[in-house]
Amino acid sequence: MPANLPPAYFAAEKEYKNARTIPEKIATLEEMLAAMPHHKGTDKLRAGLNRKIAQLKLHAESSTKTKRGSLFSIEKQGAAQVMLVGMPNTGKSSILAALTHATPDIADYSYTTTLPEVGMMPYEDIQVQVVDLPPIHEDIRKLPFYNLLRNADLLMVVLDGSGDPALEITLLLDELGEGKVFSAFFDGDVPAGAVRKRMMLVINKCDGGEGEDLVGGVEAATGGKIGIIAVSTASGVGMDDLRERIFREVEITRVYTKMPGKKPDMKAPYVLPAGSTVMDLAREIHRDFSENLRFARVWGSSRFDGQSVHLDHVLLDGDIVELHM
Ligand SMILES: Nc1nc2c(ncn2[C@@H]2O[C@H](COP(=O)(O)OP(=O)(O)OP(=O)(O)O)[C@@H](O)[C@H]2O)c(=O)[nH]1
Ligand SMILES: [Mg+2]
Repeated sequence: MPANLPPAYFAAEKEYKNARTIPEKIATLEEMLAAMPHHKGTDKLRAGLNRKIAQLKLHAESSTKTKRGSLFSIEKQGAAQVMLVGMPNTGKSSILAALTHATPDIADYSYTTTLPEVGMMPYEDIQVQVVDLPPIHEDIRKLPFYNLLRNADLLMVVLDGSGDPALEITLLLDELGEGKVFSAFFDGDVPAGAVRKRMMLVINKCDGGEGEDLVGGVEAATGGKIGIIAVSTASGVGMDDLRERIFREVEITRVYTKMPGKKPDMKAPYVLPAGSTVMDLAREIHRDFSENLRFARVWGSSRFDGQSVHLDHVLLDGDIVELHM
């Protein structure tokens, strides 16, 4: 039996997708419940929402003790999860502080950060989760948070531009390899259980004009495939570029939806992996949509505005889509 859900339900669901805090998530889920008509077709959905609310409430209780997240898993929030990785004292926490509203401990000695710390980086109309980690060192693989690296969408490797970043990245990639974490571009064989991760390299402490030379050296050491950027959290050099690069490296597509005859909702995009199709969008919105979808009209990636496209049409960042059942 179809659920026949009203627009208010989908509006609340969209708010839920964009909710960043647990109380916000709970509130929007409760709105979804309230908007849902009472009949047999909605029973399963209602049960699912109630379960989600219960889980969030439990989680809220257990996580009030530490705002830094668990050592074993950090719930993904926003459009993507980016993890700061690097040797001690390279400026990982300084980067977290510069990109987000988080206030991590920063100090001029090594091993300042002892627990993962999370912040949200605003980028245009979305938010990207940035996670600061304790530094990489010989015993790192024994520590519980090492597993966090495996779940991240992007590893942002921070190198010290006041030292020898080309040597540092060589040592660091070896160390990560020992822990079965490899770059997505690594072209050798990897051991069983290893992961290939998207990575970008950030050479920090490029306070003056030394960045270009250092980028060349790191590029030579890594084969030129991994993206590299020179920044300074102290002088602000490269920090705007860094935000944009992060957005590009996490490879997502923002899509805005509209109802026929109405203006699009440009406030809250759906965030999809790059390469997603009209059908993927429909599935993201709701299963009912994807089952009954006939075609879509697209403004942006189509040849002309409002063109009808097939369900396998690949969407591009910034597209506006009107779904037709
Ligand atoms: N000159 C210069 N110093 C910087 C820059 N960014 C950070 N620092 C300094 O580098 C030191 C280490 O910074 P943190 O952000 O604590 O480094 P970290 O990588 O988080 O260190 P751990 O948590 O110990 O791994 C501090 O003294 C910062 O002030 C920069 O762009 N230029
Ligand atoms: Mg730190």
